[in-house]
Amino acid sequence: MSKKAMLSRKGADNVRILALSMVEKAKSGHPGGAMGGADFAYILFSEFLRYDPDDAAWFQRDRFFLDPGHMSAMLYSVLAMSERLTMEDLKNFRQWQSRTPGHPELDVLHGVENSSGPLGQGHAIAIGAAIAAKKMEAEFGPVAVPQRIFAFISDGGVQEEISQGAGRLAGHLGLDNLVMFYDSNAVQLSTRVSEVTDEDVAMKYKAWGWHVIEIDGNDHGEIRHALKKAIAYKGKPTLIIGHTVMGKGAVGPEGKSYEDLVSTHGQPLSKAGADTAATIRALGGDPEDPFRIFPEAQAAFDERKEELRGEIAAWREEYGKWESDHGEKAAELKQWLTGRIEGIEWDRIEQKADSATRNASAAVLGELAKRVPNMIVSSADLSNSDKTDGFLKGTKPIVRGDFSGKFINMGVAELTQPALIMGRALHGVIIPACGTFFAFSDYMKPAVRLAALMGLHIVYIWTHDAFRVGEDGPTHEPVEQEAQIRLMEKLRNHAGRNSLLVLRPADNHETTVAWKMALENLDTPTALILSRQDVKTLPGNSYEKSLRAERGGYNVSTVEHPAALLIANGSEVSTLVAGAELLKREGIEVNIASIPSEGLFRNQPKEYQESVLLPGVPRFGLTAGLPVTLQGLVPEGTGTVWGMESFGFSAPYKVLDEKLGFTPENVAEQVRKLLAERR
Ligand SMILES: Cc1ncc(C[n+]2csc(CCOP(=O)(O)OP(=O)(O)O)c2C)c(N)n1
Ligand SMILES: [Mg+2]
Repeated sequence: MSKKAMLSRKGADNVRILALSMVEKAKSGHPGGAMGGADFAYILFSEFLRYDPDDAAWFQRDRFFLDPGHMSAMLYSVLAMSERLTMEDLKNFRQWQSRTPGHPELDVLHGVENSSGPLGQGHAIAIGAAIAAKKMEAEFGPVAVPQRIFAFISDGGVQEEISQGAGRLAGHLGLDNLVMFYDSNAVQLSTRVSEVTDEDVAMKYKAWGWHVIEIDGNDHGEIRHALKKAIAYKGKPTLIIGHTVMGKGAVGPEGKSYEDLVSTHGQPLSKAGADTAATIRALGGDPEDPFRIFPEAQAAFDERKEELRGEIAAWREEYGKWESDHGEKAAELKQWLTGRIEGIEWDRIEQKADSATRNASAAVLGELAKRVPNMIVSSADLSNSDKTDGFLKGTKPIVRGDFSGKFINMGVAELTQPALIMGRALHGVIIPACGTFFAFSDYMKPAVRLAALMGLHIVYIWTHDAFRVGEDGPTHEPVEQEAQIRLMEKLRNHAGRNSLLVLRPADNHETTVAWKMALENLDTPTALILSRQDVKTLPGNSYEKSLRAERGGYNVSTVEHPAALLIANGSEVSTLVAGAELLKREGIEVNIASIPSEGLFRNQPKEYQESVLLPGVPRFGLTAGLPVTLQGLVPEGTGTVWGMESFGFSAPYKVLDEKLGFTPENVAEQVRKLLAERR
């Protein structure tokens, strides 16, 4: 073995010792995969990954996305070696408020680029970031040192269906700035891989247009060689399939091998029957004092840091020159990095009266396409229906070799799409939005949840928001989806905010305001739920009046002595308005409230909420979702809610409105009933 190979072997063994010791100390975790993947992680971090040792958030850093979050101990170990984490952090693995939670949670300042754990999403995240990096390069050219995106994936993620959508797209777009290392250890959580699949992963990725390299993933020479080839390869993303050994180095009593066993996937080695002390000793460590960085590893990382400092100083100089020569471009890049947008004259966006809110959204998107150079919108093969084509008309699709466009035709990929846009958001320069039908938000939920957990600035455009999809029938008609997704408004993120902002605007003007809110909300994802069918503009409404939606809910119309309060969001508000007209003819006067986001409304001061909700006045809620959608606003005893009790039906939507009671007449009827009961 060469000296270089011996030194890095020591370093990787050090990672194995740290990883297994963290799990042992925490009495829980996943040592086997981490020990097998240690060689790649060590070589990548100590020799290849480009980061600024003095500025963890340096925007041009290479990115490393871990997909199998259960291998967190491996990541934390190399992060400790690069001094992003401390030995204390490693000792606190999986403990309350430690920097080393069981599965990594986004923490850029300590080297964690993504929250991971739900297998497969990391594939799409990495690909999203690779697209963002390409976009930045396309826009700002050679000032950007070529940024590389690395991903670490495992058997579980390769099996998870999302890897197909992600892999297909990465190949199609020729993302040659992406290198994925597949830790192929033939073992997964409850079985050997051979018990569940016979697929030829290399052939699969080749079929998607990837460059595939197959190596011994524990061999440092092969890892280095593969990484060099992968980084230099042009025109295709690279998959390095590294055949590794689960629990590499683990030994049991009497020196028996504990390698290549399912039992070391998810429990401390000692629980699996291995001899932890003997394993640490065999790996060159001290079982009494395992939380140490070997001098060899320390030296390798120190040397790498010096090298990086040199490279980055040179880059900074180059960048400084570029900045002074390209004032405007440099200012633009700075702007991109803020995530904020400038120069939108929201009040001047032209909205056609009585239009479907998806069309109102298209009007806004048309303006955004003109004004926001770093916004990328995508659609899962529905751009002409979800009206993201309003954006596309002002730009062009991103295609292989040309990333100057701002639209991605995803193909049909409702889970891949929202996971992919997390990568665009995490990368930090792109404002991402994506569209599809609201009914298919069901396919997206796992990625919405992860984005909400990470607090990413993302916009979901969900159209065809209710049974008024009509003739396409119940498969395409959302009913329970709104109640489901609004649960995320009730769930707080770790910064204490509602984890998702959900807006279902009532008309064209409210839609403009909803978009403004979405783009100003940098702290959480925002969902826009939009109608397929035309919606009457609220009486006398305007952009300015709709700004009241920024409080989550507001009075659309008030009277001096309201007999009742009518509450809805989305297109049902206009049905309430028409119902109120009928009631007025009978001398019954009511207030009407539009509450596009109950979650946001509930964050307002109590007096404000009461100025809308009018305690003591009977309430009537109308929702095209399940009644529970509005029952937070119309609790038992305060009034009634008219909503859907079943799946939708196939018929023209106006027929459905009649059959299902979503008419002004029924509103009037139900309010009369409510008032009669109260008398
Ligand atoms: C979406 C999802 N499903 C299930 C799990 C639970 N789980 C964690 S690891 C794993 C499989 C592990 O296999 P592999 O990815 O090969 O990791 P290794 O066992 O080699 O460490 C499973 C099913 C998960 N984390 N995410
Ligand atoms: Mg495995």
